[in-house]
Amino acid sequence: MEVTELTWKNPRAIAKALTIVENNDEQVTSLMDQVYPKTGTSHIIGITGAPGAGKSSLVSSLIKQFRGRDLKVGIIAVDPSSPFSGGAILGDRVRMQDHSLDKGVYIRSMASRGSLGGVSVSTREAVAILDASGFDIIIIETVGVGQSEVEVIQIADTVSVVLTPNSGDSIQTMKAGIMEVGDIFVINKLDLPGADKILREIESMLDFHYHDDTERPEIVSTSAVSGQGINELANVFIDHKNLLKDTGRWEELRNERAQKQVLELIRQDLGRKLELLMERHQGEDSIMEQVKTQQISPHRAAIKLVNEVMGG
Ligand SMILES: Nc1nc2c(ncn2[C@@H]2O[C@H](COP(=O)(O)OP(=O)(O)O)[C@@H](O)[C@H]2O)c(=O)[nH]1
Ligand SMILES: [Mg+2]
Repeated sequence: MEVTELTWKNPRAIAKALTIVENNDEQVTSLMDQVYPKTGTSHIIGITGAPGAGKSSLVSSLIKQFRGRDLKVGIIAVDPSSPFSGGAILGDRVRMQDHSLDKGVYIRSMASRGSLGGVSVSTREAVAILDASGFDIIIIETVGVGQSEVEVIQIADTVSVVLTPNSGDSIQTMKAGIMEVGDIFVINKLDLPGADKILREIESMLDFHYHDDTERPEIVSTSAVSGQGINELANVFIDHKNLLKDTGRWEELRNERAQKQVLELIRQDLGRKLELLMERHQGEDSIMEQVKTQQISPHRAAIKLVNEVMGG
């Protein structure tokens, strides 16, 4: 497809490009050849937290906030557990708000088929497509429960972790390593009892971990149902973007992510080649047969096979 069609004004072209990415179609590389030079300007926001924390509700309130400031917003909902939940619900919610005719909002839910690394690879590509299409802000919504989600959320410039009163999920998310990557902690469901308690828990955790004020994550209390704190949350996101730009971290993050992406893609490619290689070397007189009959060691076999695949 022609990348000149890729603009927020053309949701059909965006959908087509995202489908190429989602299916890991052979056109992905030539698509990315065209997309990548146009990326780098969107502010990528990650929203993570336990199921039911209110992520989708927050996203839909944030869309309103950002649209009110004339910022175009793209949303990618990644749901590793189910291809049908999260994203679809978010889509419905937003449609209820009647953003459906607004081309300044684009929502796509991504099923996370395939391997662990596969989710972050395709999410990164989806982000690149929305970035190249001219969205000012890209929100990635993901459930914060495992290692693959930590990988996905690290695609974001600004990572926010959503916690709720009395949910007991704070400890759980801490274990998953999500707490360490949080730039902003959102205490949602402020309207429910127990919000103060979780606020104190987070405060004391941050007191313990951060002595330098400039790196200390912000805490924002919200209620996605009443709209309380949403304006402040939008401000805190934008302040964080400005901080990244002022400190040069913005460019650093883009470079770090590109380096990591190359490595991940090499891993994918070599993984496929290795599987083929192993298949080729089975059977009579093969290297793997020689290992089986103890004529050569696994170590020698590995060196021979690596040399074959790497041309070394
Ligand atoms: N009381 C209250 N309920 C909320 C709030 N935000 C979301 N919810 C409700 O919590 C449930 C889960 O919300 P959802 O946005 O789907 O959570 P997600 O799984 O994190 O995306 C829904 O029933 C929401 O209406 C809030 O601030 N206060
Ligand atoms: Mg959701």
